[in-house]
Amino acid sequence: MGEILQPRQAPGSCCAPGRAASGTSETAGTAAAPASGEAPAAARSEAARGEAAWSEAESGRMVRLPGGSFLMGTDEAAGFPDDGEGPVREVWVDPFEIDAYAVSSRRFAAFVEDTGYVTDAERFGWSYVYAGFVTAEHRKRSRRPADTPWWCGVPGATWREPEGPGSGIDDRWDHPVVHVSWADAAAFCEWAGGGLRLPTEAEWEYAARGGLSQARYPWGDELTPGGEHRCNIWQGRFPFKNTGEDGYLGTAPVDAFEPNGFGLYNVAGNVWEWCADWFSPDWHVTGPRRNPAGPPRGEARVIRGGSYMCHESYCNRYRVAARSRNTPDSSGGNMGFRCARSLTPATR
Ligand SMILES: [Cu+2]
Repeated sequence: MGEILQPRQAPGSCCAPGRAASGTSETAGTAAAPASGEAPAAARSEAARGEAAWSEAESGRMVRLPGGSFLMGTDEAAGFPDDGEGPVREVWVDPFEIDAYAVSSRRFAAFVEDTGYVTDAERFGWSYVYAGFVTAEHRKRSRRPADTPWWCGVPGATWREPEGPGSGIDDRWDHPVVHVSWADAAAFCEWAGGGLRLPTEAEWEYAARGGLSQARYPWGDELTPGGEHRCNIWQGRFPFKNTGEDGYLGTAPVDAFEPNGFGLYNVAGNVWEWCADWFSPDWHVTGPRRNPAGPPRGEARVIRGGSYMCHESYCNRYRVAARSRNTPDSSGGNMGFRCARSLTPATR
């Protein structure tokens, strides 16, 4: 685990650490159930959900992309070579569709209602929450990884109660679902059917670039063109004070900010997004350039896009070529996903 969390030279990632990092898995299971006489959070939230307005952003609308060749990765100085961002190489992807939005809590709730699915965070009894969102009481009961002490392994933190027992998502049904592991995301895709799956890393980057070649961000090279915030990341001094200048301290609705040139929302910032591939810092250097799908095995899965925890001074992984990883059973308050599907000759 150590080498996964601490790459050779690249700075640490703002993404929540792997589940094994805090050593909470043994104790967490027993600490999970809140001693409370209240109605289960699910019941409370689902009642409220019925009254909330439906929005297009929660529809699971997909964007159809022609695929083809694009320049993947970066060699620019701002990149992290040890993450395997480079070299820039020409990669081909076949035509595919990808969600315009990250999967919202509302979409995920339909899956759970239909199947009774239990997420990894629920199974383990805890998940990572940014310390600034955690009550003093929850913080006391949490363990913090030594390398990333701003993450608390909070007993009872789940997609329904993102900051632990007593929190909720009544005002966040249209935000990306969080505290979902790679396995949870894959299970959602399988349930949704119709060939839905997680995007490969190459598909994700092709889609996130929005038709721009080698731009630093999905909208161009400037972080805040004309002084305007284009994504939900950290402003202020990391990890102490997020001033929320972009409008958000935690997650933003899945349709916040302008979409990129392909019509995808929030591919930079907001939440990290799971990709299908196993992570390797160098597999792609010699790997196939046509529909690459990552190495055949690994310890961690690729995550892309960065999150509301990303700041230039520390992580700077909201750049469109940036990449990170986490173990497939890990989860946190800043990790979500979107779905993709291949277009066969019949459906193109
Ligand atoms: Cu980051």
